Amino acid sequence: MNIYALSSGRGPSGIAIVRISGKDTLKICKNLTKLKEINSNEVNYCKFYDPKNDKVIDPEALLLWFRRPNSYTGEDLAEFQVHGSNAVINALLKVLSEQNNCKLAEPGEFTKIAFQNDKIDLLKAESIGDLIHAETELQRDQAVKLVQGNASNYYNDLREKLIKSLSYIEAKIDFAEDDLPEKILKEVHNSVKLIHKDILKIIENNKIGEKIRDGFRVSITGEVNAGKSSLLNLLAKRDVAIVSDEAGTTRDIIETYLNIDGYPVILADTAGIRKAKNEIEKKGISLALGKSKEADLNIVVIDNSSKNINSDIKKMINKDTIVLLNKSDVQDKQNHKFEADTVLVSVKENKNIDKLIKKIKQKLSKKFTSNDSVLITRERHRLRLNECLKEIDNFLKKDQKKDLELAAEDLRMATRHLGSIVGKVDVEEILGSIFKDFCIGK
Ligand SMILES: Nc1nc2c(ncn2[C@@H]2O[C@H](COP(=O)(O)OP(=O)(O)O)[C@@H](O)[C@H]2O)c(=O)[nH]1
Ligand SMILES: [Mg+2]
Repeated sequence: MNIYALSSGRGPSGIAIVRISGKDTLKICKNLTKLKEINSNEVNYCKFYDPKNDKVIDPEALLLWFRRPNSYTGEDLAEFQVHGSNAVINALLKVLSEQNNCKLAEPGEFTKIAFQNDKIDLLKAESIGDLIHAETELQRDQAVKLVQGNASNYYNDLREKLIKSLSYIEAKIDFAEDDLPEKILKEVHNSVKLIHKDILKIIENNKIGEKIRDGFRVSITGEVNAGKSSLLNLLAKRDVAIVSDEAGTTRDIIETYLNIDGYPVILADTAGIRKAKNEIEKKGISLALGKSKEADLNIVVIDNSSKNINSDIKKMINKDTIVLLNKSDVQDKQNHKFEADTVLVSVKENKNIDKLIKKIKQKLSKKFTSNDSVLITRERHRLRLNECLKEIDNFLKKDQKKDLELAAEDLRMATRHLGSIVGKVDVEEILGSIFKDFCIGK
């Protein structure tokens, strides 16, 4: 089967790119362009026709053709660059649908084929998806690093070390009589212990990768009527939450996804904290308290002219929070002091909000120190690493002299879990490693 799809965004646009991949690609290209010769890895200037009636679909277009396996998918692949009107795109897609063995691609199918043909590994496939969906600078940076394969290399190295250890154990099982030195098992044990340490470090390393991909959770809490909903609206640049001088307006949690100066943030506006009588408001307050507990950062908003601050609010303030003293347009002298970073602002007059944004970025980057070896960007990776650790734990606990076969199985499972992160699961490799290191078939 050959697959095709519009790879650029929907028109109208100056140029649209339609892609086709599969073994009949060249034939279909010739059919649609009437070109006798199509050169690979070159720009071919052409017209596109509807072969049914020879009507021109686009009189001036370009065709790029890549011969397998040197293409994105690893199959024969072509890209058509045509004028980006809806009419041209639709006509071209229709003609493609009428070609033999040609179907519209599923989402991500080109990349899936690339994975199946070993052009890319699973981590790279995921990171290409991340790069396509990146909305902020941090997300783009992270995806670029992953596309370039740093994480894959790291996991592959770890996995090869595990396979090597496993191959020693397999050899010990298969050739028990041969005199493989006893100390080999000891060495294997030590090397697996080191791998355990490395994986533990990755897991314990902060969750920056997942946060950058999914967004940092920032919660706005504080006094009633302090301007929490106004702050959310200001940062979102639209009216997301209802703003009113009636206390207790916000009850549900209102969340919005924002790009705060390059930082992907899920900002939550919550009910103001006070002694509420109304059942619905009470529920809202308990939701607010819950939200602030699970947040990566809390912004506690207080009206700078408030006389007394509710004790529940005081309890929420610590060195990890940002206190936002609002309404400096009414009272411009800081009225309260806290053991926390404090910013005096006026949401109404958009005063000092830039200072708040700087503080938010500072706090988040301090809490989730970024480093170059970001490895976990998805829950999937974390789960697999945990499974791998469990198996290694089992292995380390066993008495290898007695349970060598079972210990080998633990390592085999650990290798499999680690391999599934990059998308490699292959027992043949273990055999390969044995042959390479022991020259068994000599
Ligand atoms: N003077 C002044 N009023 C503000 C400021 N920010 C919000 N308000 C007003 O305070 C009231 C409560 O605002 P709201 O955002 O609903 O507060 P919330 O209850 O904390 O969500 C509204 O009347 C807002 O217009 C500010 O910076 N200065
Ligand atoms: Mg509100």
